Amino acid sequence: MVERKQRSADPASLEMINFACEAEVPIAWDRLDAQEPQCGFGRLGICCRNCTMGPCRIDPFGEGADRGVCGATADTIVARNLLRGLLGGAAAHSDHGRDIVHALALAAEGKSDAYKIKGTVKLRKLAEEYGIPSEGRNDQEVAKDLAHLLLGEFGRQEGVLANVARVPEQQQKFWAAAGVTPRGVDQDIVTGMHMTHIGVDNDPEHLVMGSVRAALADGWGGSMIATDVSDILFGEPQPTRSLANLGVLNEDEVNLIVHGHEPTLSEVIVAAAGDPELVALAESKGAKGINLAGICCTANEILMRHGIPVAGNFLQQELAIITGVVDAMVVDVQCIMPAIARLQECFHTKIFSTSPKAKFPGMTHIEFHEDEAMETAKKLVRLAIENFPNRNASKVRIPKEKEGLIAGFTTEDIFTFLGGRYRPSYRPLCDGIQAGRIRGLAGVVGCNNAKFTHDRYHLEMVKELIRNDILVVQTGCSAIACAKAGLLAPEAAEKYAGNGLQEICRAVGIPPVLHVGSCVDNSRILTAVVEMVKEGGIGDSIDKLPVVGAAPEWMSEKAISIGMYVVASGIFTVVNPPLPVRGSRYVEELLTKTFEDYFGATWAFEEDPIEAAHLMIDHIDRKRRDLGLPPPMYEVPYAPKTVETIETAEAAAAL
Ligand code: SF4
Ligand code: MSK
Repeated sequence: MVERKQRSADPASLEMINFACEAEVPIAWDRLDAQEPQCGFGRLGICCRNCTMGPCRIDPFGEGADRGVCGATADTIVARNLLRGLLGGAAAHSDHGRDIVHALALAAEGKSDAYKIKGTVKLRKLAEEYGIPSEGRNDQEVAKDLAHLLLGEFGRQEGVLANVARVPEQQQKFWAAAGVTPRGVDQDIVTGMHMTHIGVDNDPEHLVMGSVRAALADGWGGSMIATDVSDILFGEPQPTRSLANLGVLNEDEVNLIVHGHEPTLSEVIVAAAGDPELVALAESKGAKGINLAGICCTANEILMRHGIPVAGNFLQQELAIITGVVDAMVVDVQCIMPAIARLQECFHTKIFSTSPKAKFPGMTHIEFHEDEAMETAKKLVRLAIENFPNRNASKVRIPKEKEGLIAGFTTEDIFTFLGGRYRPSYRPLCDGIQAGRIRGLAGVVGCNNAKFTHDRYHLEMVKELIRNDILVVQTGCSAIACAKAGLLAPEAAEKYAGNGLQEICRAVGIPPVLHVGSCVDNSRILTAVVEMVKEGGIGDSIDKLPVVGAAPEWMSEKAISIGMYVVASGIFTVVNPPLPVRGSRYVEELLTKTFEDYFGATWAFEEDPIEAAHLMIDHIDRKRRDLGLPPPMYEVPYAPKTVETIETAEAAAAL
C-alpha cells in the first residue's frame, strides 16, 4: 500500500489526492490497494493463457509444476509473454504512425480543409532521402508520393524497412547477424503474434529476437514515420515557452483538456479554440475565454508546436477532473484510464471519446474522421462551452502550482542551439563531450506508475544526472514530470546542473533537460545519436557513444517496445520496474548480459533512482574510457570510477 503522503512528489497532485480522499472519490492508488496482493506469477512472467488447456503457471520455487500442459517451460513462457506485451506497444505506436500518414495523404490530395503541409523543409528533405523527385513539383505532389511510399512501409512484404539505411553500419551488422533487421512494420508485428501461438516458437532466445525485430520496426519504422510526418503536416517544432501543472486551469475560462496521443484531432482543436465565433459563445456564457490544456502525449504534441500548456501527466488525468473546472475532456487513444468516465458522476466534466479504435463505457462517443476534422473539433469545443455554466462552485479547487518551461527541441534544431545560428551542426555537442564539459547524454523517458511515488523517480534520477554534467533529453510523461519541477527552464542549469553543463546551458540559453516530444518522438533520440555518430569523434557506432537511456516509472507496453529498440540500437537502458521476466534466469541474463554480444548494449533493472543514475554514469564513464576521452572537466559529485574499480566490480558481478 502506498501511503497517501507518498503517492506523489508533486505538491499540486498531492493536494488533489488528499482532496479526493476527503471527498471519498476513489482514484488509481485506491484501486491499486484493492488489487493487493498482486499476482506474483504475473510479476515474474510465468503464467500462460495462450490456449484453453491452461491457464498454466510455473512454480518459481521448483516444488510444483515446471511446465505447462503443452510442455512449455518457464523460459518459453516468459519470452513469449515478453513478446506479446511488446507487440501491444509496437502496434500502438505504429497504428498511430499509419493514421498520421493517412492525414498526410488527405492533405496532399486536397481532400481536407483542416490539414495543410506546414513542414515543407522536412518534406523536401525526406523526398530527397527516399529518392522521390521534387524539383519542379509542388508540395502536394511530393507529399502524395511520400505518403504512398510510407504507407508501403507498413505493408512491406519484401526487403527491409527503408529507414534501416539511416542506421550506422555497425548497428546494421549487429542486426543482420542476429537476424532481427526489421522488414515491414505490420509484418514484424503479425509474425511476432504468430510466434507466440501455442506450438509455434518455443525457443526463448528466438522469441526474444522476435521482440527485438518488432521493436526495431516500431522505433525505426512506425514511430519514426509518425514523428517525421507529424513534422511535415503540423510543422517542425521550435523551442517554445509554456507552463505545466494543474495550476494552468483557469476558474474564469472554459477549460478543455485533450488527452491521449495522436495529434490529428488535437491540432485541429487548437485552431477551433481560437475561432472568434466560439470565443464569443464562451463569453456569452460568462467565461473570459477558452483555455486549452493537455495531458499525456497529446499534451506534448501541442505543447511543442503551439505552446499550449500541460495540465499534467498520466497519473494526473483523474486529478485534473477533480479540480471541478474541466468543462470537457477529449480523449483519443492510449493511456486513457477507463476510470475517468465514472468521475462524471461526481463532477460536471463531460468526457468525449473520439477514436474509431477506442470507446469507453460512460463516455459520449463523437467519432473523429480526418476528412471532417474541423467540423468535429468545433463541435467538441462548443460542447465544452455549453457545459461551462454547469460547474458546481462548491467543488472547485485548483492547485496554484504551474511551472515555466521550454519545450520543442528536435534532432534538427537541438544542436542549432549548441552550434549557434551560423554553425548549425553537432560539432559543438561532440566537442563538449570530447572535452569532458558534457560527460554524456541520457534519454530519460516513460510513464508514471501508481506503484511508485508519482514523479519522484524521474526527478531524482534526472537531478542526479544533470548535477553530474550529463545532458538529459526527455519525452512523454517523464518530460512532464520534470517540467512541473522546473527542470525544463533555463534557470534549472544554475540551480541543479554541474559546472560543465552549466557553462554550455549559459552560453546557448538552453535548459539542462531538453524536451523532445511525445512517446513516438523517442525516434528523435535515435536520429540525434545517428547525427552524433556522423559528426565523429565520440564513437563511430551508437554503442560506442557515451549515451544511456532510462524509463524510471514505466507502466505501458509501449515502454517495453521503446526500451527494446533503444537497447538493440546500442544504448544501455535502465528501467524500473523490472521487465516481467524474472521467472526465467535465462531470459533475464539474455537481456541484461548476453545482449552486449549481440547489440553492444544491455537492459538493466534498478529500483533505486539514484543507484540507477549511477549505473548510467558508470556506463558513460566506461564508454569515455574506451574512446580514450578525458575524465569530466570539472569535479563531479559522483566521481568517475577508476579502471581498477570498474574491473573489480565487473569481476565481482561475473562471480
Ligand atoms: Fe498452458 Fe501451453 Fe496452453 Fe500456455 S500454451 S496455457 S503453457 S498449455
Ligand atoms: S503518455 S505511454 S503514460 S509516457 Fe505517452 Fe505517458 Fe507512458 Fe502513456
